[in-house]
Amino acid sequence: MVEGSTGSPRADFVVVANRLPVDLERAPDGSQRWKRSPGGLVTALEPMLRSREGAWIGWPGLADADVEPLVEDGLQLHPVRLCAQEVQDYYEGFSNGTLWPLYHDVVAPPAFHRHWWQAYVRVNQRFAETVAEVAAEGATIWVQDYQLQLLPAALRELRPDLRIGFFLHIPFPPTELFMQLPWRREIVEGLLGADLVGFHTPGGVRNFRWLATHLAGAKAGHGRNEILVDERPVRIGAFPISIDSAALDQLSRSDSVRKRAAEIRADLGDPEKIVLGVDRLDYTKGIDVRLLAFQELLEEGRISSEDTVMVQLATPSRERVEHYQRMRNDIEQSVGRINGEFSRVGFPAVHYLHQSLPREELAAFFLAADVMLVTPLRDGMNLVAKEYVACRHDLGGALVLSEFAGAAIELAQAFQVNPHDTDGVKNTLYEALTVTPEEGRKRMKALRRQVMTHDVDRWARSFLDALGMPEPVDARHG
Ligand code: GDG
Repeated sequence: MVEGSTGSPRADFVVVANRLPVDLERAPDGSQRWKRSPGGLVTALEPMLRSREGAWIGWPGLADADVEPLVEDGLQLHPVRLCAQEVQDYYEGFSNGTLWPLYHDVVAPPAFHRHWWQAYVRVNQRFAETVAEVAAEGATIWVQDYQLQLLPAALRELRPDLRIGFFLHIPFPPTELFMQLPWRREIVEGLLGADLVGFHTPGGVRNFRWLATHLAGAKAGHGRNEILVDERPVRIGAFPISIDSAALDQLSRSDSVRKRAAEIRADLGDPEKIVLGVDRLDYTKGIDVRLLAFQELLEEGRISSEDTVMVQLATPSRERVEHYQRMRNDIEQSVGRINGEFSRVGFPAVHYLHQSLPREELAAFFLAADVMLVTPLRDGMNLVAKEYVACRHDLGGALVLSEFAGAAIELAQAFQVNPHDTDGVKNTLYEALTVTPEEGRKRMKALRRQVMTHDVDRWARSFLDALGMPEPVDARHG
């Protein structure tokens, strides 16, 4: 193994994401400590990273933090430094104020600012330089998500020996919308630096193929999943992400989670039906859509707050971005209005928590909920929908799912809705609340067949197989 200039060994497998799998936290006294932030991606990639002595490169989550690379449980972590201005311009600005709304069908207007773009270029270049230092000769690099779309080409420039994969976790937008971006050609060329570009859905693949052809002069390659960029083959494909289904299924079967689910129902006043929403507080998630549907059902007297309660868990997110502050106000006003009209003392119609809950608590809510409402206006995949299904080993519960979530392709037996059609959402919510137990079980069984057999490990393997990542030496020799 070769020593890199950072002093740690060079890695054969490198994951690059905007964030590290650990967060750096600063205490009021100025001291800093690492806190694990276990997401689905970390869980999926950890075994592979460990078996290959891999590295993870990302921002530690604090501005102006000077931290050395560290090794955590055999995993090399390489922090990339961002100054406060870069956090504003590259992260909150170009990533979350331009790309996020643009890629989610402009459900909020994207802002185009040249200084945001310049910071995005600069930070992507810095990430590329860090990867170039850390990666061993011929290493496999897996770049994650919309914050790093220029990285593949920048990295190929520095290290043509590397095998580079890119995966986009959010939707890749219709071509007409993408064309609004003043830097559209640069982004497409950035992505085309990869050997494999992956999306959640075939629609994303189609949009990207068209843009690669029209903006970057890519030519048809062998088969539908390959294009040629200056004779160099670039593979493109759909790889729908998933969750650690078995672990969640196990967790939801545990005595503690089952007991907690019963407690939640009792705490809510033993209603006949519990309707649940779980989201990052984001304007793409359609939280307003479902509140309106619930409100109208109450107004029409088709349900009553004595027998049906709604719980909305909203994880705080991007609180410094202006659009998120406005949306939070709107949602909290709607909750207040519904409760003002329909609650009784001690029994709110809508229970709203703007908090992040532990995973076990989340599983208990999933297990307690009779109807799960997942109504995004646009969503790359939506893991919450799959998590709900994985928790329903009892075959209870009904999933109401937006057609505009990537998950709708695989979860065909959900109660699907068009989130722009308020009557449709309202009537489908009512249908889900009144479904017969037999029909409900039949649907949940079919959903579970899909989710339990297509987990996140299968997703990661299929992507890395398509990228042609070699097996670790130990595995090759049995
Ligand atoms: C992006 C794309 C794509 C939520 N509240 C709590 C909590 N969560 C967890 C959920 C789920 C995750 O956060 C959210 O994942 P989603 O997929 O629903 O949405 P995004 O955050 O927007 O993710 C999306 C995904 O990337 C993967 O490619 O599916 O389309 O937008 O796992 O359970 N977890 C805990 N407490 C909470 O309060 N512990």
